[in-house]
Amino acid sequence: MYTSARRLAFNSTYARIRSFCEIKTAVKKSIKDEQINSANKTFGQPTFTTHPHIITSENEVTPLITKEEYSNRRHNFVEKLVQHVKNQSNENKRHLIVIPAATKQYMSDKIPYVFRQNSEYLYLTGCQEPDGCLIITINENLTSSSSTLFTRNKDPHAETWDGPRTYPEDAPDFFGVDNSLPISELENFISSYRKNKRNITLWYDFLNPVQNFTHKAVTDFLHNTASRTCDSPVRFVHELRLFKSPAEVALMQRSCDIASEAIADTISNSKSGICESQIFAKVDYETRARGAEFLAYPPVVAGGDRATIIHYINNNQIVKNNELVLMDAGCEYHGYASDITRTWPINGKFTKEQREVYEVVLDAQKELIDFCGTFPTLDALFEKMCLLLGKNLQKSKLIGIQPSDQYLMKAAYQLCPHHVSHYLGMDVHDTPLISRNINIQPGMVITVEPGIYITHSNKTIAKEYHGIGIRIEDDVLITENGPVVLSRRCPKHIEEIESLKR
Ligand SMILES: [Mn+2]
Repeated sequence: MYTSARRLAFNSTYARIRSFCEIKTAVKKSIKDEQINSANKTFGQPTFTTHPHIITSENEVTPLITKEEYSNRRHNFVEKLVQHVKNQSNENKRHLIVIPAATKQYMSDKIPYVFRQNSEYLYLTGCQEPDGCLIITINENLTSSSSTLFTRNKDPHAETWDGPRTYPEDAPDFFGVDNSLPISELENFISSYRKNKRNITLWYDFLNPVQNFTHKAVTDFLHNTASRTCDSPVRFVHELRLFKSPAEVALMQRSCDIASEAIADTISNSKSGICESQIFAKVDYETRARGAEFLAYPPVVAGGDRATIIHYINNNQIVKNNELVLMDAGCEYHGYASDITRTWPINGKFTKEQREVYEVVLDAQKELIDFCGTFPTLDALFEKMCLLLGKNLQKSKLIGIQPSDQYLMKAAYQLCPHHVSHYLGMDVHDTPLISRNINIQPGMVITVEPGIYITHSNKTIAKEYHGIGIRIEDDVLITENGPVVLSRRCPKHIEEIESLKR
């Protein structure tokens, strides 16, 4: 059998700084420990043995994502980085890539916030525990790489309070990485690269530190190493995350199904006089009750004219009869986000003005989804939105006849000051390092979310429309055969919405 300690011994660089005796002792001890402990290993996250209702096969590290898929992600990540390096220069350099886990954050003494893993780390490892680190090393010829996962040290006291951890001796087998070490060895590991005085590129997102321990080790290394450069590896991860695998599509479909059903229930449950906070509580409950971990972001629950405040999240006002509610809510399901917006009349019946504006937005939204079948850029989708909204507003006489498309688009942009789309995936605003100026392609998931917000200070639209804010947002998977609306279970047509409340 291939024990973790043997892997440790063969890890090229780290081994050099340890004496032969130390390694031999470590190997012997590890084999003995493994024989004793194999029956009662502990893990810091759900496994097939401990949580068969969540992890349904032995190969899955996280729900639906197998050890092989994680290993392929690391492989593809290294390929991308190596390709980039080859394009840049012929210089022989070694590469050290450092991807930290997020750390636990506290709101006050010993009171933690809900933990959310660093998406890059989660994507490349599947490890859900805080305060670890992934290091991938690539040799000078760019021909081989090795992954080492640093996990938290054993700490019986802390584990009594916070639950079990995954130990370094179990991590290679469980996560499929080449080696694993306790996080306390991270500094030694990184600084060992200083000692052999060769050129090295450190890949680390220095400007966005997510964990102090790793950041300090990297900072020390950079201060004390002459022949090195530092660059962020995050864009290579984003390039991979942009395209969803079949398992990821299945997870996103479920995330969208859960949010869609929860929002439909929330709509039918709401009534005049309700507080926005109750609507928030209902959608939160309904997503969790269906298996989501939590809402993917603080939802916008905006009654009446508060809907014209794009990022309204106070959610503390009473919704009066005849008012609309705009709710932008989505959930996170095993690490994948949904992001849906619906707008509905609290009493179940659109007024004439509300209906007119709603139809302007809905018609545009449906056309925009169809337009996704031509694989436009997200920026082109935005221009299309301005044009469609402008035309619809003109047709319904909400705005006057405009002299040209240019004017139409400008008039629409004043009523919808936000972009129409972003990428969606593990993060709500997914892969932000990817430009919105590239053509969308099969495997990507994007949002389509036009809106119209008519504030009281609007000078071009008649007074009876003031205070109306409407957005309709769906999540769309791009495929060869056209766009697939993942949030299709969430009603959006006027009759559907009105009938929900009958
Ligand atoms: Mn969105």
